[in-house]
Amino acid sequence: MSTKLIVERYAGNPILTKDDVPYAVETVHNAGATRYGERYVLLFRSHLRNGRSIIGIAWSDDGYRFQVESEPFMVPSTEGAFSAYEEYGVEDPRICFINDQYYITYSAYSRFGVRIGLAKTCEFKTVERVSLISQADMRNVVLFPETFNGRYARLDRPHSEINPWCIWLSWSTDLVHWGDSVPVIQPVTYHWDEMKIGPGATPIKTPEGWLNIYHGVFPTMDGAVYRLGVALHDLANPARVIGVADDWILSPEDSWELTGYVHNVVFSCGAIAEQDGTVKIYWGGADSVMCVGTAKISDLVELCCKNARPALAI
Ligand code: BMA
Repeated sequence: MSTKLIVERYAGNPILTKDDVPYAVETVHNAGATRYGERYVLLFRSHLRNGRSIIGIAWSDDGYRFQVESEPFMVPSTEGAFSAYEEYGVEDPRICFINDQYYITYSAYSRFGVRIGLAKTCEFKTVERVSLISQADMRNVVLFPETFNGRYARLDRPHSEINPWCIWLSWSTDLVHWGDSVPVIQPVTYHWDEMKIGPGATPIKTPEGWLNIYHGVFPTMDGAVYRLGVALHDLANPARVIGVADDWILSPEDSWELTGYVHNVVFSCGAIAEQDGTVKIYWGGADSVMCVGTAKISDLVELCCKNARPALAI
C-alpha cells in the first residue's frame, strides 16, 4: 500500500482562507472539528495583525463547504483567572464530545508561557471557560471521548529542554485535575518525526483501537517540516500503544502547504469519522489556510499494525 495514496486531498482545497472571514484576520488554520447534529463545525485559529491568535467558527452541511460566522468564537479573556494566561492569544482548539457537552482544549499563551485551557459549549453559540488544565509549558492536548474505569484520558505534549518532545497520556477523574502521566510515543532519531511530535485530532474509536492522528516535525537546513502520522492505542487502556506507523500519511505538497505564514506545514487539530468507514481529516496548510482530505480508516489502522515502529524507541 503506497502512503502517497493514503489521504485523498479534496479537489476544492483550500476550503477556508482569510478571504472567507468577515472580520480582519491574516490566517485561517489549525481547526478543531466535530459534527453537531447533521452539520459540521470547525473552530479555527486566525492570526490578527498584531501576531496574536483568536478562534473563529464555521459551519457546513457537507464537511467541505463552510460558512464563517460574523463574529469570532473565542478571543483572549480580559477578566478573571484566564486573562493573565491568554494575553498573547488562544490557539489550536480541539473539540471532544463527552457527557452531552462539547469540550474544547486550546493553547493559552501569555508572558508565563503556554498552557492548556478547557472550555465547554452545548450549542456553539456561547462558550464557558472551565479551567486551566496544565502548567506551562504544554501544548496539543486532546481528550478521549470516553472514560476508562471511570477516568478520563488525554494525550498531551509537555515540552522542555531535556524532554524529547514526546506524546504523553494523563488521567483525570474530573477533567480538571490531571496526573499519572506516562510517555506513550517518542520521536525516532533521523526519522520524519525526529524533532518533535504532538497529538493532533481527537482520537477516533475503531474496532482495532483508538486511532491517533498526530503531527511530527523534521528539521532541515530550510527550517522545520510538519507532517501527519498515525498511531493506534489499546481500546481498554489507551496508555498502551499497539503500533505507530513508520511512514507519514500526509506531507506538505500543495502550493498553499508549501508557502504561507509558516512554510512546509500540514497540521491537524481535528478529524471526523463517517459511517462509510472513511475519515475526513482537516489540516492547516502553511499556517495560512484550511484543507480537508479523506482516508479509509481501515488503511490508517493497517499502517499502524503492519508497518509499525516501536512507540518508545530511542
Ligand atoms: C507549532 C504550533 C502550531 C503551528 C506549527 C507550525 O509549534 O505553533 O500551531 O501550526 O508550529 O508553525
